[in-house]
Amino acid sequence: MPRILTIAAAQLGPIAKDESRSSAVARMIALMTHAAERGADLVVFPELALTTFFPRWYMEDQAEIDSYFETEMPSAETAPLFEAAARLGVGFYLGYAEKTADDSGTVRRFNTSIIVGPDGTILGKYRKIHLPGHRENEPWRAFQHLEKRYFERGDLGFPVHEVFGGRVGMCICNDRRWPETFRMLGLQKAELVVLGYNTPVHYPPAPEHDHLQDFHNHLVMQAGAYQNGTWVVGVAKAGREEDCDLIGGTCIIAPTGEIVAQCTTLGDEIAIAECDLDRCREIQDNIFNFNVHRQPDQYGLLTR
Ligand code: CDV
Repeated sequence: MPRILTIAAAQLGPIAKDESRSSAVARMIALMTHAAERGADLVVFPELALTTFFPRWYMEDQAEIDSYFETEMPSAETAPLFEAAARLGVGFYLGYAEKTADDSGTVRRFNTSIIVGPDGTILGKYRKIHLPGHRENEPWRAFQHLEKRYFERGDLGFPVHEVFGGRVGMCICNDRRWPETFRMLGLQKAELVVLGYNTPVHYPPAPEHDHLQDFHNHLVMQAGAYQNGTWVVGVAKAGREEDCDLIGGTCIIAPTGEIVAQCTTLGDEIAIAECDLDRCREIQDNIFNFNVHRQPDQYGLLTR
């Protein structure tokens, strides 16, 4: 029996600065319902999917910064998404800004994703490790990218979860550009990597690459899929969000590196595919059979 997981990549169009979480959740429930009607088992949403991409603004007022963070998951505003998942019998991946506090009162903030089962329970969590951008206000930029200011580096490593009948890893946006991310998951025999992203068309430090954003997006995800023999599902928050153009290109990639489904708009849209997890063997048992062909003793520079 092939292990076929029907996956919907649920792209979101822009979320306005004054759009409520309840509105974003309602849009996600509409996508989830549509995906369930088309047979989806798992729905993948973008990075920081509950609000506008707030790291584009320099803020000093901690209360204003914290207004973009979640202190509980699910919360009153996000519970309807979990209830819809349970009602429809589909799981989902969700990116959000997470604020934690321990018993000593130490507060931490992460760019986080969770994977939720078809009964609405949280099955796994990942906290973004490759945080792009800068810490201080850089007024020369058309917009800021202050992830290094608002988040600390994730502290959960790159876990692979045995869920949905397969081995599933997560990452978030900039992580997808790093071969180390996919290799960490590939070394744990991941069969599916799910990720969300917010990628501006304009990259202030190297604007000469603006026309390459869509190409680089697919290049890194297709390479990550093929070189590790894993399915990859990459989901954008897309379109013009508060004067910042975000790429789309949401897609589902087979372990061969081929794109098998792709969104064609910059708005709310799903791309859906039947993903046979056993197809990972085509690559993992052959050209990238790590046990047979990998030469880790020659890769010391990677961790020195
Ligand atoms: N949200 C991101 O991580 N965005 C980065 C941009 C800043 C380059 C990305 O890698 O897409």
